[in-house]
Amino acid sequence: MIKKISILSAVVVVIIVILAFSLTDNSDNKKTDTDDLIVQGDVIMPTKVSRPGCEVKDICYIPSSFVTQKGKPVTWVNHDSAFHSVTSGFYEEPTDLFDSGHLDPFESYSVTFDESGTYDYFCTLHPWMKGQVIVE
Ligand SMILES: [Cu+2]
Repeated sequence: MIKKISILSAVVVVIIVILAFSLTDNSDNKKTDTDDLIVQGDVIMPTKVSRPGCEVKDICYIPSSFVTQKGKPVTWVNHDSAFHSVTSGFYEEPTDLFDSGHLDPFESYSVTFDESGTYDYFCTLHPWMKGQVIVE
């Protein structure tokens, strides 16, 4: 009887170990799949910024101020489920230097700056979304 119980518990332990391994494997695979799908960007538009609130902590674009060098492309990626834009200037005062148009979820947009300076930009759909690129 004791032998039966110890064999049974050994089987249970083996099953638990196998389950634990398969669960770990799955989560690893999921992470890799997601990483492949999402374009890596310099600046991201995080989730839930289509409603006001992100401006309080200045996280409508992350980072809200991005420092780069001349001639190096800056890439924005929309990580939100809503449309956003990257448009030069300020809300209702665009400067027409660059404009991504409406970016779909997970779409990216790049701009290469040839002159140093501070470039303010905003989202045409959400007036509270502001960011800037500092080109050195
Ligand atoms: Cu937006």
